[in-house]
Amino acid sequence: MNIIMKIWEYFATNILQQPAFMVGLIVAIGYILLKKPWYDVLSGVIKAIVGYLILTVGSGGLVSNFRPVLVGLKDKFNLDAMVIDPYFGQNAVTIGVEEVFGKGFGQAMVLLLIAFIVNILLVRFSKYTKMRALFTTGHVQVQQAATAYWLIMFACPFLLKNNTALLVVMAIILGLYWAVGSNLTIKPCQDISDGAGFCLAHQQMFGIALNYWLAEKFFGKKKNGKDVKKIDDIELPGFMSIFNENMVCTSILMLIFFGAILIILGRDYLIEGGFMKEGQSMVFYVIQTCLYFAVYLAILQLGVRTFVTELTQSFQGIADKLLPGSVPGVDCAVAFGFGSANAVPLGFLAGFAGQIIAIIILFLLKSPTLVICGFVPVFFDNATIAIFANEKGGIKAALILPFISGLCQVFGSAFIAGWVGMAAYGGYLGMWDWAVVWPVMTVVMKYLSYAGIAICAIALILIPQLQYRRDKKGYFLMTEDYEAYKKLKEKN
Ligand code: ASC
Repeated sequence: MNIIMKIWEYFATNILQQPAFMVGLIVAIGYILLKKPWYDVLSGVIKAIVGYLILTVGSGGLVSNFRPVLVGLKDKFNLDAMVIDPYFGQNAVTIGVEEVFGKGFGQAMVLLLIAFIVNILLVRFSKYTKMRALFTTGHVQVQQAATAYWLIMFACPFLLKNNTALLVVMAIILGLYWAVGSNLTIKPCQDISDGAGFCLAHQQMFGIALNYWLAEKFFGKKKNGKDVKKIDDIELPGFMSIFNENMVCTSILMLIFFGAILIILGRDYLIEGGFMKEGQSMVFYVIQTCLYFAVYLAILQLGVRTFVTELTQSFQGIADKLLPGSVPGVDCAVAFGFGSANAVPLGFLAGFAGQIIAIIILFLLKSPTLVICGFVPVFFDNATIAIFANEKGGIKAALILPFISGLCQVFGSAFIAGWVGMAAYGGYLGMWDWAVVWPVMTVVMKYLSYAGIAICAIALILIPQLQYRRDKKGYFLMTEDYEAYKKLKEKN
């Protein structure tokens, strides 16, 4: 048993939780199943790993460069607030879970393994479950396993005595959430990428599906048959036309936005915090820091281009032989390589506006839990939602829906983190699904106990069944043969 645990630990830390190597492993398995020559396997694996590492440099750079700027506001104004950000959330669980529930963090990682197996099994039996998506983003799974661990222990204290039952319940709910949530993003992803064959396995999957639907319903094709105005359709006049170029648009918007925050933080704070050197020019420091936003976005998109084709091509082998009709679920940043590039900064700013307004409202209402924006939710969630909203509902949807999402992220997180006691440990995950979907599930489980657990599980199981029922012919065709799927839709 010991040796199996050791092997598992090694696998979990080095591969499962490191998306680059996880994707590399999947590409290797896929190409081997497709019986490719060894050198094609090797080259595919290298491109997949390098591509994913490039993506990580981009997203990691954005996070490490801009998170301290946002969190700095909290220090500067001495706010006693919790930060909504996946890493702060994970940290809160690590330091608090033993104290609150008397159970160690290590079990959250066991939960991760079992929930992942549940995800694989659900997809393996897609014929019955209608779930087609496999989670591959391990760092996100760690954060989610940690948060789900806390939320479910809080909601179901009657399970605390029986460890096995606790883990089984948690793994079923979390594994279902992974399989059902990523499955919900398949159609939106196929639409924006013209059938590239991936979906998203991240923290706003229900958010994407809902906002995609809302965008079509409320902002979609006009009654007079006219198409909506998407971001890329807008020809800006005169000097404004420079905003059509993504790099320029991002740079200018970020210069205004983060420039203002850096100035509010002030020279002394930035030097004290080690951001700026003594004697450095503030003007050029601000310019350089803000332009790095465009730099990291460009890196991120290069990474996406490098690994997505390898992953989706090789996954054919897995979809043919091991998990029929399935697609890989990847990081939300992959969406930035498709759709309108300018949706990214616009969605971010709209979401930020929503978050700030929500924070001010919390403040005015003297909420016991105050929130400070974390970079990851405000940027990655809202930019992603904007890309999908723009696809169906154009620029209006790409601004209004992320704005509303910003409100949801703050209000939802303040409510749940205050209620379950995570706020006291400084952070909460804060992404859309964890500010909306999980709070609802937690309430249902808390108040209805066993019946609540059953209701959550059944509701999740029903979602793909309903999706399938709405489009029996196209449902699996969409992932198996996208061209044929498009023809089918044209015919209808
Ligand atoms: C997250 C998280 C990150 C980012 C990244 C976006 O939820 O933990 O590091 O989003 O995955 O590319």
